[in-house]
Amino acid sequence: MKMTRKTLPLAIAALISPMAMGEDSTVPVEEMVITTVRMSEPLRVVTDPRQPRQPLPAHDGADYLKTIPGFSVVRKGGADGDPIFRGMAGSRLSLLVDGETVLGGCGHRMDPPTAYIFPESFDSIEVIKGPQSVQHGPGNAAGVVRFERNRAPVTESGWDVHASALGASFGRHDEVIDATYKNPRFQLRGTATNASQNDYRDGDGTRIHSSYNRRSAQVSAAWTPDQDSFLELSGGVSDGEAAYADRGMDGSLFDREHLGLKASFDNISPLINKIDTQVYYQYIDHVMDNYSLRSLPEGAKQRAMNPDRETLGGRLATTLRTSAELEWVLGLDVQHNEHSNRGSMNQMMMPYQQMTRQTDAQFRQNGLFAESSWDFRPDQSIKAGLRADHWTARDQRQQVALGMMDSAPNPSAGQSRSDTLYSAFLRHEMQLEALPAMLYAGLGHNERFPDYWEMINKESVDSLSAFNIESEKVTQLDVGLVYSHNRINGSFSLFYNEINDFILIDSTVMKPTMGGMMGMNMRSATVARSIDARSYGAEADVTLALADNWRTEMTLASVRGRNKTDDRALPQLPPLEATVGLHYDDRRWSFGGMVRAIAAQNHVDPGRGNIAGQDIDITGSATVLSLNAGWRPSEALLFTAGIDNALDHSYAEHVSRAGASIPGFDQTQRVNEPGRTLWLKAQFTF
Ligand SMILES: [Cu+2]
Repeated sequence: MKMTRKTLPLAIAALISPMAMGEDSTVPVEEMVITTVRMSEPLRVVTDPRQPRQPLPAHDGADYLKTIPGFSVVRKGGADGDPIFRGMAGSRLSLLVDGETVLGGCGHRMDPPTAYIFPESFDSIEVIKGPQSVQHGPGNAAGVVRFERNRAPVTESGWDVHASALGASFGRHDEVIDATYKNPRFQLRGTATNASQNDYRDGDGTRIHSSYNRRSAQVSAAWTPDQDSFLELSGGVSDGEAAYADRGMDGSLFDREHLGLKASFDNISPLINKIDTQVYYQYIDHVMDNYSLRSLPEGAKQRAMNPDRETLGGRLATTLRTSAELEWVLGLDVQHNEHSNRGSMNQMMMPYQQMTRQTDAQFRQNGLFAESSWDFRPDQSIKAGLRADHWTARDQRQQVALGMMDSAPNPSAGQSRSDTLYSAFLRHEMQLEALPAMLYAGLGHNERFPDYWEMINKESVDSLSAFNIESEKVTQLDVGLVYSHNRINGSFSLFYNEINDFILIDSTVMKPTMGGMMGMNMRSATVARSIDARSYGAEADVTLALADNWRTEMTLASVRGRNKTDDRALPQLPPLEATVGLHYDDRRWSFGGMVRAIAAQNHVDPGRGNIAGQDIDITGSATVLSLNAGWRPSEALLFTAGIDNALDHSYAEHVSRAGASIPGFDQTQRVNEPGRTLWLKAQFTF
């Protein structure tokens, strides 16, 4: 590729042009330890969850996303953090597991969807940034994350086995086995994982109430009656327990059972390229209590809560090719879920197991979507989509809980509400002629139905129920570029949005207690409240191949936002952060180091935030150094090791939850991150 002078519109081009002289083939960099995931095409980030990554993630899905610029995780303990993308948490970030919607059961958000995801049992994690897709379910305002398993056609019979074992500081050990027997007709796959960790210590040596253990097992059987048909039945169970440093209870049961059936048919006619269908069922049973994983304060009673959720869903999509340049995906998806509660304030006297479950809410969503991709010129394409969702929710609570002890009649008891919501996007992608770069610009609109945690689990400003809170509408501009050439790979993405009826969770509201006179007995209430907001930010990644197996990697992520209604900072936005890494990799040996620098966050709004957490205070800056090494003695074997937070720095992420007072533990302001963590991982693939 020749460089011409007339097209250097981007500052970055001037910087990189001396290196862009060689052949156009991109050298694939297969890191042994992933510290950064690059954006490889416009708004799309894909990563292999089996590759070791640093910092060492917890067993669950949230921590795996941390290596993608723009993601942060709300820490509550050792695991089960809530993922945030560009400062947007909860149902603003859609999470799909093999195409299935996973919704946790815990009204207090102990179990975000990622708590039930065991990433090493998947083949890929894909992130689509922004409201720039409509075919992966509703509500992906900030983006969508898809944990997927491969379904490549099988040509030879045989076994695929992946096994790994990990040992780390704080008594951490993980074991994974994933085995597939396949032939061109049948595939049988079984996966089992086990992960556990004791309480970790932060950089100051303070013990954090954070131990956990988790187990999962999954089997799937696939049948390929002919080259173009595929049928798969899959099912799985998982279970576990986890200590929480940010609250008065721990999770003593995280039970998930799921069953799914998928069918796909390819090359049906010259017009119909493909039909994909799936149906699924899942059941989540969760228990939190104050006695299983911690000692009870003197005189306190054993309390337990046992929510559950049942979800049924399905999807049908067909891919049409109306010409060589124009492809359509048309389809529908449906989902129905029902949540119930039961609990005991005195487990010794009245065990929750003997109480009847009370359904408190039902949700139903039916969606229709159409997405198209038109390569109208060899170097340019237009992608567009439109979807409509019909939502129905029913409030079945008779009573609303006011704190631990008090309750009052639910003002919206028995009510139903319905909404039809629309989402759309339009994006232009252009391959530049003079540079090996792709530019994109997209405009997206997404309307999000309020979720269980916003409607059912919160009050509103003037009522004990937020059941009738408005749907949230975001309109966002996404622009950026992806650059890929011999020695340099990189991407830059920018976004700006306006959000109408942003659902703010505000815990600074004072209300009179029931029966108390106004102003006499006040209680603090957590309400869901609609505001207008805006946010904007950027992510960047650059990998520069240096001479002789050396490379350097840099990333940057920043987001800012404003609560326009109250003229305050939009809360729960992570501060500016950057990473710089230097790595050696000769495909047999690798070693590297990475510095992560987190700026101070002074734009805060204490007491306000989202369903995952609220701002506490301003947060100081932090710098964390991590080191790693790898050895690949053969194709099948890989050993990796690392020291995370090598300088044993004591710090907390800005979006962390506040530390709670727990008997036997020192209370910290936030839930601090782990101190120096050594880990060693062995994996075997054949
Ligand atoms: Cu819970």
